[in-house]
Amino acid sequence: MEEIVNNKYDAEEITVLEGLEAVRKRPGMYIGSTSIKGLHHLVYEIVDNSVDEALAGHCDFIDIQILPENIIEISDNGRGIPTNIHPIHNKSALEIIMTVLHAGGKFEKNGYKVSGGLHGVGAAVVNALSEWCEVIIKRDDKIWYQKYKEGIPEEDVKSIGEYNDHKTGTTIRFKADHKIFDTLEYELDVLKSRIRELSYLNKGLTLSITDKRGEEVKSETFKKDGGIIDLINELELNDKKLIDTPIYMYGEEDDVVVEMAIIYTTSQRENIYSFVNNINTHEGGTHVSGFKTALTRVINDSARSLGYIKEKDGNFQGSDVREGIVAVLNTKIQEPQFEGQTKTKLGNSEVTGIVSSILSKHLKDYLDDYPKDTKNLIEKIVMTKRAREAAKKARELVLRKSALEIGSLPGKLADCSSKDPAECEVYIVEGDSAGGSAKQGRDRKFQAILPLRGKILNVEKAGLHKSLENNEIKAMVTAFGTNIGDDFDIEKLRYHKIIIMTDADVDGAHIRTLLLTFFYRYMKEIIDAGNVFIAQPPLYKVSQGKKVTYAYSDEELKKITADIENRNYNLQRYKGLGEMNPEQLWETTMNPETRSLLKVKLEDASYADVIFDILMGDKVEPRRQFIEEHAKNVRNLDI
Ligand code: 0RA
Repeated sequence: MEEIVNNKYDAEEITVLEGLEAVRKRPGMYIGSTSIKGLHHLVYEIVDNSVDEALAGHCDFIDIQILPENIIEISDNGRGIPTNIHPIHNKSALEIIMTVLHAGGKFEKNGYKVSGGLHGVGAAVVNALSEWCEVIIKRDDKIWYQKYKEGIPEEDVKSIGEYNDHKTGTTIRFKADHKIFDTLEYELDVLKSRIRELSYLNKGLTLSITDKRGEEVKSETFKKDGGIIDLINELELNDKKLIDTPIYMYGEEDDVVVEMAIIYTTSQRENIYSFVNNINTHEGGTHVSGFKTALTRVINDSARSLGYIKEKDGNFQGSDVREGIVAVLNTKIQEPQFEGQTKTKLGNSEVTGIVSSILSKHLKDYLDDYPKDTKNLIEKIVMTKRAREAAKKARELVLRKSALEIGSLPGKLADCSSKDPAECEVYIVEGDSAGGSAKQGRDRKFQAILPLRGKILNVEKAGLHKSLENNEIKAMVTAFGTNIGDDFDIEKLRYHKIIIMTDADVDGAHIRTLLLTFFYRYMKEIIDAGNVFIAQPPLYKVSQGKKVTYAYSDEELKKITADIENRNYNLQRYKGLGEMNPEQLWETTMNPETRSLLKVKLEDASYADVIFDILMGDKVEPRRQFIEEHAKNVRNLDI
């Protein structure tokens, strides 16, 4: 029988159901993935809505609770989602917001929503992906309520009580659907760091997070009256500051709101953290371009007028002016366009000029008003420029020399016979003995082996010049063929897979981190391009007579041994790669048919930055802790 849709209400109902179904069918399209990352995303989507309410000036408190059984409850003291019946749709505004995709913000005429959220999809998506969800609203001195199962309302919005303190607000409680997500176990630390970040980016807003899952209730509240100034002041900088208090700049132009805070340190690195509508724009974009151009121009102008740059001298380069900078650039704009591989690059062209003009004006004033800081800063930049010029000369010498000394490729490298980079792989192997097994076990047509002796240099501490004197680093640079730093050229990469193969112990984890630090600092493009991998050697060998099985994790070992009748097996725990013979190493770790590789991603560059700071900086205690925590879990080391 054919169903005839002759009623607007029914037609709409069907659209809603189709929408919810689309979300449940392809959750990845809406929240990125169904891993723990996607799970956390649900929380961020709802919190973003409350933050939007705060940005609109109606809310100053957001409470996030992780309740037993991984139920999430998010409350705010905003105006409360409207519950009135929408005249056209014949449904309450609440129900529309909770069940229709992209409904958020449609109810306000003058752009209430500064659209945030990685995908900007909001409450309806969270609702669709929840086993159940309920909303409690305080508004008009009534308490309103609606509950949903898998996104579908159980009944119409109803009032479940009255009160008379005139307070308003929204509470959304949900349980993510275990049929959709790989795990429902939220990680407090991950949620907490996002909540802390939001507090810096939204000055004065109080955000509190509580975990009630365990015996002991854990709770933390964040409120940063200084906003991004507090963020800069609370960063644990390893290096000395060149100016005491951050330079702060604020401005608005054509509905674009910009705030910036800058400090300078003696570090050789530049760290510019940029955000658009509370989203970390890891890949930068037009706002960062505007920032950089104006910074270089204003400092050059000032240096010239103060006589630090003579008429015949060339200008400071952008990199001179930014060495040692730590900056936070926080922008809020009406219709952001995100581009780039991870959609974290701002594309709106109008923003470049706006950021640039706000920075120019304020920085000029600052430099005029604080001559002592200005002198410190420009003198430092003069030194940087000299050092850069000297380093370039030295580098050319070192590279020319090393090419002469060792022919073109390092002696330790066992190269492959193919010359097609797309099919070539190089294994960076810890230690000579594992290197020996790998050389014998490999397929020499396309697999090259580069053994490293002991720990490689910590480039974070050494700087580029020193690093280039280190034999292990030199060997990698020449083997890869790309050169390094400013002269890096990914087109020259000789192997499209660079595979780090270290022991599954704490030392192995440390060496791997040192290598990743080196790549991150001086060859970031090979990480961005997905050329860096981590080999996955097995942790255990289980033998039953002639039958051999390998386990790559403790869970896997449990599964394998549980299946063995009368528990009659022999177990070997591999302490290092050296314990495997060449055939075993090939079979378990190097054979493309059977191995598994972890691709190193830098989706979260600032997170990696923090990790590298912890690991590579001078603070020994957090470093040891981190390595121990992650060494247990090497298969998941996802920087
Ligand atoms: C639409 C319109 C209005 C507020 C909201 C949505 C709103 C949504 C969320 C989500 C979480 N907390 C929220 N608080 C408010 C404006 C209603 C008015 O004009 O009073």
